[in-house]
Amino acid sequence: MDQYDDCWLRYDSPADGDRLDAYRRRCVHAYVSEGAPELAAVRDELRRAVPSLLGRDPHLWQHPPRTVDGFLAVGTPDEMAMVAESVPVDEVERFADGGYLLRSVEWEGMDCLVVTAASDRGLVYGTFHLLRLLSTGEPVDDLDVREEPAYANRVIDQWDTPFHRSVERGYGGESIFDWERLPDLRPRYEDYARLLASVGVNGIVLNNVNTEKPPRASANPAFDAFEGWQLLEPRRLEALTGLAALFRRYGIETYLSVNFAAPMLLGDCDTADPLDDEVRAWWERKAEEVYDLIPDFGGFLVKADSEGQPGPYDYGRDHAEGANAIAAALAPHGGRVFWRAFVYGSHDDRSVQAYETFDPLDGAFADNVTVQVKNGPIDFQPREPVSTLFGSMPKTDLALELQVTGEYTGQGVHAAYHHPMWTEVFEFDTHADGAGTPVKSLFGGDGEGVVGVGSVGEDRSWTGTHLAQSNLYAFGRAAWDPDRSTGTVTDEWVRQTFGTDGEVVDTVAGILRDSWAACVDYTTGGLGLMHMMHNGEELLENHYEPSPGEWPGYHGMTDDGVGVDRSAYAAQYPDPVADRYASVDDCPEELLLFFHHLPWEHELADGTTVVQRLYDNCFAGVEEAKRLRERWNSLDGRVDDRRHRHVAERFDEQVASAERWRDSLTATFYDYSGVADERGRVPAGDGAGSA
Ligand code: GCV
Repeated sequence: MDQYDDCWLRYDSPADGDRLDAYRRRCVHAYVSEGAPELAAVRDELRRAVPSLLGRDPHLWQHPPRTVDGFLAVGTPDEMAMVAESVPVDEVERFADGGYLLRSVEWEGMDCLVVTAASDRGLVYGTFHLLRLLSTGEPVDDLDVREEPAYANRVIDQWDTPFHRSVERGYGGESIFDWERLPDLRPRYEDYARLLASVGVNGIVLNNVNTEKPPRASANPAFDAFEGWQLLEPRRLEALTGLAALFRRYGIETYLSVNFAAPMLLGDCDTADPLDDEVRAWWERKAEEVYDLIPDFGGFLVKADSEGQPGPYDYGRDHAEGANAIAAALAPHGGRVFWRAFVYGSHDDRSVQAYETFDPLDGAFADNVTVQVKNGPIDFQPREPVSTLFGSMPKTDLALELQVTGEYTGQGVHAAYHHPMWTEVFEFDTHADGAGTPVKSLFGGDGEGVVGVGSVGEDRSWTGTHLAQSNLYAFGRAAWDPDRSTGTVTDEWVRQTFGTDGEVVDTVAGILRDSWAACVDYTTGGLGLMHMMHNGEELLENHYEPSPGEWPGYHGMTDDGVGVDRSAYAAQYPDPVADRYASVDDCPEELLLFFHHLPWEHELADGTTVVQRLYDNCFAGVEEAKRLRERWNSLDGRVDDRRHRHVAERFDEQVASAERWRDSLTATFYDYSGVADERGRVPAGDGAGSA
């Protein structure tokens, strides 16, 4: 790659000494099975990685080499007798799709390494696992690694807007997909597929869930781009086949976001009523057309009855009726509908909406429908409680939707690592089936999984800032295994991205580990306030700058107090979670003002008042951001200049932005409360955001 970064697939930290000898003995010669497109991807990856990691060109064999000291074998036991002789075949055949085994073996007197799996996709993952070990200097002499994905569907949702190439909430430049030039393929597509496959992603939704122009007056030309429904036109579908084949090489299935009203927009139906025969027939014909072109097509993603998108409510139907009509068309082809639970309704406080809409429909969705639920009830805020839908719909396939892109966490500028936040979500005990029912245990079925809202764009760094690449990496790793600790995932990413120098690894990993908590503090005050940011008139706009007076319904600031009484939302959880959140005393402090409207001078457990804690947290967040910057600056000369300077500039902007947030929030808290900061840091009376 030259115009853009390799991210964590740099392969530029070769081992030395005995370790290098051991790598060379087992990996320079590679016997890779033939046939499936995934195996061609494996061979290409070895050709990319081996020269720089081992200082030798790889020798690729079509049969087991006999005149060498050792070799790498990549193939299924079915296809390669040598592999079948070296591994527990029954066990490998029972692996979940994508599972793989890496094993060091002696075969006919040679030191060999076997990468095997039951599926070709698993061979791709196993190869990337091995290359990760070689990149991070791990031993390979005595490997016996068995890996299976925790979740069947590990999908990235692009919010790329076709034709105009903008990316909604994308901060890494315009869409990497040059829609108008498809079916022409760019090298960057393959590099993206490699990045995704290297962390186990097995599905990609190519286009934005907003497929239709929202009904808002706007002068913003980007609004004209929302006609993503056009991707279902025959000529557009034909143009996608090459891209789908490219992703297929890496075990990634292609999906499309579709507009609920497509039968009217594209067909000649005069309704999109999901119970109308012609509408259902239209979806059936469209599904046949899609599968004729893309036989392994994954399915459709639908955002309905939300932010101007059409949906079943337009026809007096419920969301199960809406989803099932489209699912019926996909079912004969093995396709799936991912149906988003992010709906709007009549409530002023939308936290209660998703549960009210979907919980009564548990059991009503077709087998090939997955209800896709954002991690929290509001909208990817820096910190939210976990959605009440997790655990409430045992008869429905669910997917957890996480935001990889940093819409509310400093976008393409701030260091804000999401893995710790996601771990909090995965580990949250819903008590849905008694104590010990964490979120991570609730979507392990074949139709379930984890979805990430994508973050990449044309930018050289892909994600706006180099450090944000870590969120894409962490998403894949967490969707594969939610039990892998933040420390482990971060360490892996840093070693592959910035090399194995211990000081660099510890410093960057430490920055990432502490970054989310700092961001929560300076953007929210750390007690669970929602929507403290500027929204702007334009849909594509903002969420970067503070504007704490703008969303009174979400944060509940009044002269009397702060926070929102969300007892109705708390009651949607089973006990004892409901009780804990409903009680001011028991509610965890970091979510206190999400659930409760409290007097500004309400005393917290340690005697500090609410308003003082908000001040303190805002200041602490900025101090932490400054420390993060210092830690990064200390790496000057240890990280290559280009990336060091780039991130250093981002840190300068992060600190300046954190100070703006702190000043805006604390001034607003002062304006509403009239309570001075006891440490004298908040100037009286110049609040920017009071209502
Ligand atoms: C794709 C929020 C974002 C929107 C996004 C929406 C969604 O409202 O700000 O940009 O639209 O969530 O998840 O559908």
